[in-house]
Order: sequence, then C-alpha cells, then structure tokens
Amino acid sequence: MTAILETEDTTGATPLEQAAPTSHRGILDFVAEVAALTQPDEIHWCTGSDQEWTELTDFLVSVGTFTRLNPERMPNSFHAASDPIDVARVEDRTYICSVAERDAGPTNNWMAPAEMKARMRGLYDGCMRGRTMYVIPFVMGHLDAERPMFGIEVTDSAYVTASMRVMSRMGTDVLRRMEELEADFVQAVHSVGHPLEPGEADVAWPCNEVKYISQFPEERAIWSFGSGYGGNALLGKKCYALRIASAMARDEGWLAEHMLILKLTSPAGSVKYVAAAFPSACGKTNLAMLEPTIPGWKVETLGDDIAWMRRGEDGRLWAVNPENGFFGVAPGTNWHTNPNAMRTIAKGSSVFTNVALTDDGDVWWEGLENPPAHATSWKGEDWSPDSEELSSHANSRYCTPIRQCDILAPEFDDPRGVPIDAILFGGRRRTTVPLVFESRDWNHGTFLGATLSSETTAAATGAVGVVRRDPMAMLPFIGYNAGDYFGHWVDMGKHADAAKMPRIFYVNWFRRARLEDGGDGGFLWPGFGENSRVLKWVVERIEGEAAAVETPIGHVPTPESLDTDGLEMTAAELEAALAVDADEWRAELPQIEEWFARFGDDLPSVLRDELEGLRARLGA
Ligand code: SAT
Ligand code: MN
Repeated sequence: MTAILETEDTTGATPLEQAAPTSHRGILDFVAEVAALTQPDEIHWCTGSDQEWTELTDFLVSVGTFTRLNPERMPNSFHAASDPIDVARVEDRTYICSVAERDAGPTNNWMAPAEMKARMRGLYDGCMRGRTMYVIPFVMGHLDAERPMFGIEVTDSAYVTASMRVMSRMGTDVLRRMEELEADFVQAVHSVGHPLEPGEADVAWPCNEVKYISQFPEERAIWSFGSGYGGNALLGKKCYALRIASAMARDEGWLAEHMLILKLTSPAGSVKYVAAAFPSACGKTNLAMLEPTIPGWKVETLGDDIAWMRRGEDGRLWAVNPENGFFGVAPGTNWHTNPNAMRTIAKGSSVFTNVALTDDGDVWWEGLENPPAHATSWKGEDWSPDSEELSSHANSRYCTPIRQCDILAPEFDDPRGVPIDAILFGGRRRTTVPLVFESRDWNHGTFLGATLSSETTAAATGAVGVVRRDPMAMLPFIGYNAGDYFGHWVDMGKHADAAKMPRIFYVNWFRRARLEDGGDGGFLWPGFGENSRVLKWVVERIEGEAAAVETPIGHVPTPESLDTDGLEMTAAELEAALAVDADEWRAELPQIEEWFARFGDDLPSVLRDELEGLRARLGA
C-alpha cells in the first residue's frame, strides 16, 4: 500500500506516479484525479494474485464485513450481510447522463453530465478519507480479444474489490496489456460514501443513504456513490457491460444484451448455441446450467447474465460472455432447481451476501435443502424454521468463479465466442403468454422483445409482482434512447446475411392454471430441467423438423411436437400451457399501445407495423 505524499521528486514524478505500477498516462491521470478529490489514506493497485485475495478477505474478516465459512464445508468462502438500506440495484437512483436528454429517454432517469458531475463531486469530496482506494484494472471479455474491452474501477470497498476478482478478469496481466496497447478504458469510480474520521470505527457494511449510479455514455464513464451492493458497485457488470456497452454497440453495430448463453448438444451430436433474455431473477442462471431431463441431450454453460454479440465474417451473430463469474440469486437455488450451480458453489472461493449463516459456519437460504434448526438471518437475528421472517433477503446472492462450473463449455475460452442459433425472450407471466412460441421473422422477434412483459422481482427495489414491460429484459440497462435501441435491433436484421441471424422465440415458464377453467392456480409447466423439452422443440424448429400451428401471435408447438415423454402432465394441462387465448391477447393490445406511446416518434415504424399486424390477426 502506498501513502499519498504531498511532494514531487526531482524527476517531476508525483509520489502517486512513483508508487504506481504503471506508466500508462491515462490511468495515472485518472487515478490521480480521483484520489485528489476523494482523499483516500492509501492507494492499492490490484494485482489479482491469490495473495491479494487472502489479504483482502483477511481484512474483510477483521473489520466484520466477512465471516469466514467453515473450510470443511465451503473452503475459502465468506458470508457478508449488507446494511438493510443497501440490498439491490436502485433503479430510481440510476441515471444516464447523456449530453442530450432525448438520448436517455424515455426509459431512463436523466441529468445533464455537468450537473450530475457537480453534484457528485460534492459527494465525492473527501469521501474516501480514512479508507484505502483500490485500483482495479479489468477487462470485460477476453484479454486476447481482437479489441479487449478495458476498464479501471477505483473503489474504496474491499468487498467490491474481492467481488470484482470473482466476476471479471482483472489485475496485473490486464494492466500490462493496457500498457502495451496504450489502450483506452472505461473510467469507473465507486465509493460507498462513508468516510472515516480519525479514530472512527468502521461499520460492517459502509454505505450512504444518498445513492447515485451514473453513466456518462459519451465519455464511457461510470460514477457510482453510496451503495456497495451488486450491480450498483461491481461496475464491470450492469454499468459497463450493459449500459455503457449498449451505447458502444449502437455506435459500432453490435449488441450488448442481458442474456445467458448456453450450448445444447442433441443425442445425434448436433450443436446449437442459444442466448436468452429474461429480467433479473426470472431463472436465467437456472436455464444456463440446466440438466436436461430428456435422454441424450446435453447443456453446457457459457454465461448466465450478459452476452455481447457481434456479426462474424460468416454473417452469423457471435456471442461472448464478458464476465468471469456468476452473481446468482440464492433463494430457490438447490440440488433440484440448479444442481450445477450447487456444485459450482460447493468448490468454495465464493462470497455469499444476505443469506443466513448456520451455526456450523455454512450458508442457508429459503428453498435450499435441509433447513438448519437454528441460524443467524441476514439481518443478524436468531432464525429457526418456524420464524416468521425469512432467513435470507429475496435478492441475496452467491458470487462464484465461472471456471468452477463443471459444465462450462470449452468455447468460453474462445475470444470469438459462439455463433448463436436461437434467441429466447421470456418473462414471468401468470396468464396470456404460452410456454413457447416462435416469432414470424426478425422484425416480429424484435417486436416480441420490445414488448416483453414480466412481473417484477426482488432484484430491484420496489413493488414485487407488478406486470411491467421490460424490453429485451433491458429496461434498467439500455444506455441510450430505447426507441433508438429498438431501431438498432431492427437494423441488425437488415443485412445481406439476414437469413443467418438467430431465430427468435418467446417462452414463459410461469403460466398458471386458470381457476375459471377448473385449474388449481398452480404452475402449468414444471420448469427447471424439464425446460430442456422446450429447448429441444426450438432446435427441431431450426432444423425444420418440429411442427407448429400458426397463430396470431406466432408459431406455437402442436401438443405432439413437444416431447412430453415421461412428464406427468394431462393433455388438458399441456393444452392450457400452449393455449393462445385471443381475448387475453386483445387485452394486451391497449397495454402495448400505451407502452409504444411512450416512445412517440422515436418508435421505429417497423414496430408500429408489427402491432398493427398483430391487431389485424387478432381481428381486433
Ligand atoms: O445486482 S445485479 O445487477 O448485479 C444482479 C441483477 O439484477 O441481475
Ligand atoms: Mn441480470
């Protein structure tokens, strides 16, 4: 660690420069500027080494942020509990600070860059006093990509630094490559906003009631203040890999999407790659690591949250996962719903936040097998199975290295990524949306994505269970005007190689049996590993083998075309899962209309035409 001194040496180099392990001018200037403003006691340049991990985690244990888990159960792993005011992404405090207001509209909060910077400079002023500032050189995607996507996160949180080591490729190798390439990088500033006066004791989870998560898309910069949690603070994730990257992707003709990537191998050995977009906490991680229940099919994982997709020389859309770890929702994860995630976690080297801590130094959460007779809840209170309160926050998370996943596809290491055959959009809907259907073409698929709807979850603060439109599952992550974003999707399909673009499907694992039809209100589809049956239908559609009925909303499987061998499901239940109820869909039309009205003239005419086409097909 380097103390920041006041004076320069005889060469004119500042003490910061003398102590910095780099000569990259842009990095030095950025770090010096942030340090001058935030006034940390020390600066630590991250190497990414095992020793550094040990030092960081030891430090976090010593200050009470981390509790070391029982090494026999969960080696090299830690439990953390956040402040209850800091448990999820804060969408109402998240801003796209583009120069022009229209470039952020209409789905984002906006503030002029100068105004936001003035406001945040005030907050940042001295905000790292009494703390260490960690400098994290990181790359999203591969270090040996044709164009590596670099970032520097400066943060006063050791928790964030340890988590970034799990979630991204970071450290000395990255710094060296940045120097060799004299590379540009995304500037990412993060502070928990909790300076320490001399002698003041720290708290286990420092944060601030005032929070700002600000993106400056034109400058490719991120300023985050006040939160230490997940996507608010691990700035490589949503802030960079989605908000900033989507703006880069618009400018450069590619796609940065909130999608898992999986590899599917059929019994005959044919391989397909699927990307799928669901809103946060709707089962992306489970689908990404699915264990097929149908014989002979194999799923391997490439990513569970973010896909960067570029057109390859062959005209196909190639996807890479820019991340290096999983930041998965813990509750509901168990040996049935996601055995591969359980096996990944069990290897250790993981951080668990806001789950329960058992008396024998293990973690537990709602939905996990074998509830302990007693545990400490995420709020630090005594908990037992008959407690009224939940042991774990609904947005509690495990943070674990992707390389520990037994079913990681070898292509994860290929900087070119994988050619995508199918894109799935999905949400959480009790009614209306069938288990699966295929879009008519790329533009119709774009319309399905643009109108994607889902009931809200605990991944963001706010009411849970309300239906909202979440276009491409990107509502909180589109870094520019959402109308332009839809236009960009339409443009991606306008190409000489349009026929090589992925086919687009829509899925809903969450439809319920209707009481008025004599149903019990429960889920119509068993989900989890059984979703392999839907993936099989998707593959067979692509190969021209699976039958479908053309309905007003798209191509829906015939009941026979879906492999239900061995499934305990009545014909009526299957029919209900696949049903397209014209009345229910007619009721969607005014909602879609209202949604599209928000975009005014910025809505691409193609999408308006798609809505009119749907209306006509529904006879409305
Ligand atoms: O907190 S994160 O944004 O990283 C997780 C999520 O909501 O997907
Ligand atoms: Mn996500």
